[in-house]
Amino acid sequence: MKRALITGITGQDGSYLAEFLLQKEYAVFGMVRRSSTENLSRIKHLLGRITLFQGDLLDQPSLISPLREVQPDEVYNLAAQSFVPTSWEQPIATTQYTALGVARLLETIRLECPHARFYQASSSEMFGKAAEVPQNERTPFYPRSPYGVAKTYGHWATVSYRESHHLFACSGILFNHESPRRGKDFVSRKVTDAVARIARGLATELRLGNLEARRDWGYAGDYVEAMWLMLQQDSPDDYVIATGETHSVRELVEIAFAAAGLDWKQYVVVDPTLLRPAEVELLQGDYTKARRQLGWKPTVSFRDLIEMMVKADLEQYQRSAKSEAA
Ligand code: NAP
Ligand code: F7E
Repeated sequence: MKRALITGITGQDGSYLAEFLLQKEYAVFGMVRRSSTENLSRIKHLLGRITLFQGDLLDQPSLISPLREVQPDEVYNLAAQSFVPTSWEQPIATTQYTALGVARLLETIRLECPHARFYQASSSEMFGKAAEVPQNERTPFYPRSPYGVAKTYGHWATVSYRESHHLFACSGILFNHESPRRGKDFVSRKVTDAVARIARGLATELRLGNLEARRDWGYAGDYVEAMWLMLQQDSPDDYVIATGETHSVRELVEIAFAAAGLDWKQYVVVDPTLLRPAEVELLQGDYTKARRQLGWKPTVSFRDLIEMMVKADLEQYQRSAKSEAA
């Protein structure tokens, strides 16, 4: 039985990856940081089938004993401060979690379990003010936020440990990926949650920032398979994971409201306070290398993804209304 350790298991991707690895009959270990209230909603259906331990990427000693004891075959580093606007409000904390956290983990792996295969959750935000369209593994990085800068550090730390210490370390450059489990701050879920609340009479407007920004949005369930595939290859490498399509926030909004039979123009208010100090205007990934070498491709279209999220949010508010009425 292979053993996998996931940091950030309580997050969107961590929950899908844990499910995926359990299906592959892995023993799954997850690192969670202490909080005063339980924060396991995305993985509560897996409790009993996974082993959790407390650890924090800010605290290197807390990484040592789990890695020493578990001796994982694979480590997936998904933990990060992942919300881009917060990275301007808390640039130092973001650097500590999202950049130096990678160095702490890599160094602990080098010392405690150097044979473990390592996956780093890198991001299309590293392309930032993109030098070319679409972006591939050779496109230069030009990050536009403290988050993007921190992820760029994590990417190069991963490459450096691969080249200097011969760790089997891979960097997955993943473009935006969403699901009904996405946090409600991110634009896709912010929109689908608001659509459901408006449809159920619980809200009357949705305030958004830049409607013209374009992203390459895919389904998180597809993307965790790519993470695993990277660690099954004969040699470590870096891969862009994307759909190859780009859509604007405006298109996302139109599809989401229409999925509930609503006209978005009656509800959406553009709020200048939600504009970013430096925007990433256009992302579109070229996943040719992943398709050729990993045999990976996305399976959920942009429209189906947004409609899936609206449906899930509508159902959730319906369930809450029923349980309140009972
Ligand atoms: P997410 O839902 O925000 O989850 C982040 C996870 O990191 C949570 O489990 C969080 O724990 C944990 N975490 C944060 N700081 C930590 C610390 N100091 N020590 C231990 N754990 C910590 O993010 P996601 O969407 O699943 O993304 C997973 C990873 O992929 C992140 O690194 C993200 O930056 C990267 N990424 C995401 C996308 C995307 O579109 N989703 C694209 C490219 C890259 P708590 O539950 O305690 O907060
Ligand atoms: O914004 C625009 C915003 O916050 C997408 C993270 O997972 O993907 C994610 O980062 C776009 C931006 O994601 C609102 O200006 C308009 O252009 O959903 P988002 P992100 O910043 O692209 C990358 C790949 C990651 O690695 C990150 O961890 O939508 N936008 N109005 C808005 N965005 C938000 N959040 N809220 C708005 O009201």
